[in-house]
Amino acid sequence: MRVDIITLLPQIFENVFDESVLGSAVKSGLIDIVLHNFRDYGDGKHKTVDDTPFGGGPGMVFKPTPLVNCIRDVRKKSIPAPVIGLTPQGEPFTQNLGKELAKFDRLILVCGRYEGFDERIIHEFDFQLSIGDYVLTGGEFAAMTVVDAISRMIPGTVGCQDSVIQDSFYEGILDHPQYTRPASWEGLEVPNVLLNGNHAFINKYRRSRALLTTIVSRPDVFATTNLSDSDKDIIQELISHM
Ligand code: 6GU
Repeated sequence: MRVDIITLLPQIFENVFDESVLGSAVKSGLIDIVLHNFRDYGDGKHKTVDDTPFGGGPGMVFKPTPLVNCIRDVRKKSIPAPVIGLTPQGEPFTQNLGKELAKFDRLILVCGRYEGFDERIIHEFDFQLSIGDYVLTGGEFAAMTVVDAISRMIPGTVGCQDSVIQDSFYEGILDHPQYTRPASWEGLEVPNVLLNGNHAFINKYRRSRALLTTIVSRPDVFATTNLSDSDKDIIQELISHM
């Protein structure tokens, strides 16, 4: 996948994509990240990209022409791609949306800054994404988050695709807890069922812990989960032990 990132701060992205899973995906060519500084499209000698808002108020607003000219040039550089504006008013980014985006061969991400974009710029976006209900100083960290989450879903980036399928949220529920040696640590024991090698028991135990964690920590997520018949049996059993 090729990801073009349009930003005023390309230097923030230095080293971010160099390490770990994302780093290997970039090195092996599974992901190609191309940064574009839309300052290059700014007006005049000072390469101005923003101006004060009509109607007054604090902050600065991105002028339409420099950013839109940059987006149009970047679009033409490679195969067709959705142009995604990263803004707090965008559609909430979720694991499911990530799975859909991971199917594209190319994405163009546009990072906002300051008080916002001139509203007319949004006609250039195919859609807008937000990574949560809080306001960041700019879309750069949102772009990193989206690229990181999507990169795990591209076949080959994570050594074992099973680990992606078992991720929290991948199947609409949270992950089960994990343990490693030592089996006893500071008086805290690893659940016995994980030590006896019975994989049918282990799978059932893990599924029940995942369901329980989701019910307790994220009832909103649980409410939208499609439960299998065996999930329903597990929940019946949990209730009968209460
Ligand atoms: Cl995508 N941008 C900004 N500036 N703030 C955000 C966001 C994006 N998502 C959540 N908050």
